[in-house]
Amino acid sequence: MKINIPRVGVGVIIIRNGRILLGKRIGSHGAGTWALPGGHLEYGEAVEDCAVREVLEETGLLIRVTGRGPYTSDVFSEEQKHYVTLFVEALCNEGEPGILEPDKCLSWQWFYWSALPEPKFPPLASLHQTGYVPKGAL
Ligand code: 8DG
Ligand code: MG
Repeated sequence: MKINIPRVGVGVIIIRNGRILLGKRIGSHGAGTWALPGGHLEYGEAVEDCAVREVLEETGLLIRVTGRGPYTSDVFSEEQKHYVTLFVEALCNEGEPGILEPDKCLSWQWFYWSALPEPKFPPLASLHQTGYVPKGAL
């Protein structure tokens, strides 16, 4: 049996006017679920740099990182993937998110933390279940 080593993901909580940005995933594990922008931490990369890079690649938005959130550990047993997701908090007051990776994301939308959509990508669901509320989120 093939064993997959756990990988490090970075999930970026971008706050604007009290809401956070989520994208609907397509084409990969968690297809059809709503996820924070983010991605794999690359070799030698700082977590905050990964957050800035992934958001820019996926949306074209330039964020300002404001802090670190919790982490979650999620096993996708069907796909035999295991991610530890490090959450980063950020602000971005300008520009509309673009769909720069149309094979990975169907649409971007802003949501209140108190009214997140379903289904959630497992790392986001785990984070939400901890009771954590990002700074500035409504
Ligand atoms: P690959 O699947 O082709 O190897 O990677 P990629 O094409 O570079 O994917 P990516 O968009 O850079 O990274 C997405 C991966 O990051 C995803 O497979 C799981 C991981 N990830 C987490 N948590 C989160 C999260 O909250 N949001 C996003 N977008 N990705 C996350 O572990
Ligand atoms: Mg990537």
